[in-house]
Amino acid sequence: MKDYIAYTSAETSPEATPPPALPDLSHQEFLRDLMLGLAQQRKSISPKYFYDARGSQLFDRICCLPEYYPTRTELAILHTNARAIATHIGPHAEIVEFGAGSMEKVRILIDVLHSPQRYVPIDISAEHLLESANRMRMAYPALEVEPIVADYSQIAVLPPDVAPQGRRVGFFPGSTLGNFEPNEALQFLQMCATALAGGAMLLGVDLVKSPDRLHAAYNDSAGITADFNRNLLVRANRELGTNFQPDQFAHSAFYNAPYQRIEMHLVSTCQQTVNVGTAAFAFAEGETLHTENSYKFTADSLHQLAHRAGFTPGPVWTDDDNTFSLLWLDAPPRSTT
Ligand code: AVJ
Repeated sequence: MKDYIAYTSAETSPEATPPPALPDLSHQEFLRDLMLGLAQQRKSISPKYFYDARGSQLFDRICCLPEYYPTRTELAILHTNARAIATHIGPHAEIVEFGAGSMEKVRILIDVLHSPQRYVPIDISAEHLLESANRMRMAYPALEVEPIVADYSQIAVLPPDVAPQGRRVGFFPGSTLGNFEPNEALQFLQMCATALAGGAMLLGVDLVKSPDRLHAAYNDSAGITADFNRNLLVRANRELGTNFQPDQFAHSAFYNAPYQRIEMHLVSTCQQTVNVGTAAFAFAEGETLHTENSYKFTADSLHQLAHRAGFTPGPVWTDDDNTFSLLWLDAPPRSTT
């Protein structure tokens, strides 16, 4: 079996950065997914590829935009209910965060927890993750911080937990669950229920609301969301050597009411061809590359979803306008077999 993959650098020039010593597996996966996505009748790519260093930065800026209510609302819900949540979590806990961006939200919890023991942030964006993890170590010297660079949706097994001293609690804020298709969301939560057995999960999700408010949140007047969307093409060009022309793709985001989801697309503004490796993909004028679905939930749909995944739904914390909600979900007991 081949245990390495030969690396061929693009046009070698003396100034070119040397090729990495090991083939970058994440690039290979990105290349494969992009090729598969562009070959479809309806072109699409997973939103997980938004988050390179620049994408993560742009997302952090989105979170501060006046139109983007989810972050600010979730932070307020966390602040208002921090003590009640801490009581549910209990002492000496371990917090496992799925898709830990800047780690701003988890601090609100850690600040009020009684002797939290360990924090395990899982994220695919290594640079951003390790930087933020170091800041957490400095801010909380008594806390064990053990980052895992991984696609959190693939983490079926976690390192041994801190029980019986404290509970392991999964933290999945930001309505990132909305990026999954409904069947994937169920599978992911089922996996969490197993991985968090004996513990619990704190899930933050965006709620169905007026299409106008949703539309504004994904079409900000400063154009940051458009840059975030197009950055996917910039990233592909840099990492995969594709020749997308980002300025020939228009940002499009709209609420698809029957599916209860925001859709983001990049719309080709002309007829053009894009080269990916040795393959060429034609875009007709107006043809779109579907880059993201962001599902919105209702109290009912969440309750059902959690139940089907094997959790026992507990309290739901929300804001006065029912814009966003934080759910407490008890995982099944640890199996004794
Ligand atoms: C990180 C998936 C929750 O859907 O609101 C923000 C990503 N996309 N603006 C969201 C996003 C465009 C965000 N999630």
